[in-house]
Amino acid sequence: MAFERTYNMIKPDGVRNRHVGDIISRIERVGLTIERMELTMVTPEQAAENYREHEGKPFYEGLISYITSGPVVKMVVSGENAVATMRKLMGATNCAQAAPGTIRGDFGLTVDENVIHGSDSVESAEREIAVFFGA
Ligand code: DAT
Ligand code: MG
Repeated sequence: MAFERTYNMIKPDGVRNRHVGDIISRIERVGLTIERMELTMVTPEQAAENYREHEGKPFYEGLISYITSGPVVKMVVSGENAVATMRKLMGATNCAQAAPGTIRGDFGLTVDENVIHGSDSVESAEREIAVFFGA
């Protein structure tokens, strides 16, 4: 166990479908802390930086246009094991495979619009926090 910070983002479909309150409540219920939070648009530059590992893949252009299609809620979440705990709350990448009771399992149907982003490691988290909130 270790105290960690992670970067999370309720994606445009999650905001549009009014799941912000429910998602925030799940984060608080498990005992994690929301340190920073803002409703805002993702810029094309931030989208490209966040998803640079997927550049060139068939779904890349769709991913960038989806993430920039409407307001998101970006967050810094902290606590013991924050990275893995948020990944557990989120569920599998493809909502179709995500277990019931997870955010993606409960609020999404496809991999194209999968409700929430969460960092996959402490290193990615620090990089993503800098991309979205500045150094
Ligand atoms: P995660 O968001 O669970 O960390 P990832 O980092 O592998 O998953 O991919 C980033 C996002 O890219 C993911 O949330 C949705 C999209 N994506 C991944 N694989 C995809 C695919 N095969 N088809 C469409 N979108 C995909
Ligand atoms: Mg990822």
